[in-house]
Amino acid sequence: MKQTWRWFGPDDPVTLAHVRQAGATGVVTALHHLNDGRAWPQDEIDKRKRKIEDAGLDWSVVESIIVHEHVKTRSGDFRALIDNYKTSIRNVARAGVRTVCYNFMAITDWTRTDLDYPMPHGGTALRFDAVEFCVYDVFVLKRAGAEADHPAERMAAARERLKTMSESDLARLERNLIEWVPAREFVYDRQSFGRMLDTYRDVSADGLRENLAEFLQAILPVAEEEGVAMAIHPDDPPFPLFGLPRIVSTQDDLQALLAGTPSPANGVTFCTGSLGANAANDLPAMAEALGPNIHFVHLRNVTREADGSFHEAEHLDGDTDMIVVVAALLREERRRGTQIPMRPDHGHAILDDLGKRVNPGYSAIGRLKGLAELRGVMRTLEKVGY
Ligand code: CS2
Ligand code: MN
Repeated sequence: MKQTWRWFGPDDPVTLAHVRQAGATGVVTALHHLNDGRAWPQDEIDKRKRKIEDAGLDWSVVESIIVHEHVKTRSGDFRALIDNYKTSIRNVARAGVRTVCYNFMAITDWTRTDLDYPMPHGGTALRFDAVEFCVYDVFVLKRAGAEADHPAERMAAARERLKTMSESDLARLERNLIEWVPAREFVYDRQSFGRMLDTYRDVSADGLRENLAEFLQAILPVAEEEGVAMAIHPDDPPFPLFGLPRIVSTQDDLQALLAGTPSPANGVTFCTGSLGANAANDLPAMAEALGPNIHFVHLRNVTREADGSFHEAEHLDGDTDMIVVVAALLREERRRGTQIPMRPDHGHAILDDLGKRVNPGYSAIGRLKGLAELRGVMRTLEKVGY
């Protein structure tokens, strides 16, 4: 697999020089400063590409061209936004980048309650605490109907937990859940988040599925023409939050969206960390089943906890058998005869990462460790067979 690394652009404290030292050869990035639904201008794309190539690296994948909320809800200026999306696809293709990751999560990108969860080794990880999430949803945000979305046991635990939380604990929880969205393309406060939730009031899961299908029908012909592989990123976590519809959480979801709009450009970002938070997702089986449609791979592991919480584990530990997954992906690569780009999807904060300002999950050393371990697995499998 092509070893890649997510780089948030010139502001990322983890630099392209670091990426090279980590041993990745490809870069995964987006024009985050222009990622609000507008068409990405060719000159900005070319400038970014030059920067990457000057550092001795390739721009392997665009992650992500954001799908504007109006496209997900098919409201407002969604038609113009879809036209912009097509232009962006054409422009990145012209620069030679032919894999585009995106997601169709309503409002949020990945969601965690804790960005600095202490691990026994002394470093920190990202964690989703189901009880704390419930505390926020029911008692802080006070979302209408929230109580009915949580099992009684969790509600009881949340009532107890609330008593132990200070104002500053609650403020931090809110920041983690709604103010901070990966790459900070959109930032919400309680009021604006509430208004966003309202825009989904009439959007059912089937409605959102329909909107995704219509989006795909519009953009896939352009992607095909340009030789661009679109790779949808699964929901993270792969279950509903805030009463919002979730449609990219399971093998059935992914297979339905591929079958619904068949095209060589219609594919998946196989994110083992996102999918792995749902015990019903059998990752090795999914890697086999989705094989030809996997255009991009995020390797990361999670440990699920009894109450629905989970935290990010070491890349080779946790609940997903990473070695079996990697073997399935290598078989798929051999079958198609071309490389699939992979990246270590988050890492712990360890050693000098601790105390540094980095994008949560996107530490230098923690990810380097993950990539190095995964590289060891790939090399070994290549030598002994898979
Ligand atoms: C990423 C996602 O950081 C991550 O976990 O895998 O945020 C991903 O970049 C986006 O959802 C893809 O659009
Ligand atoms: Mn991912």
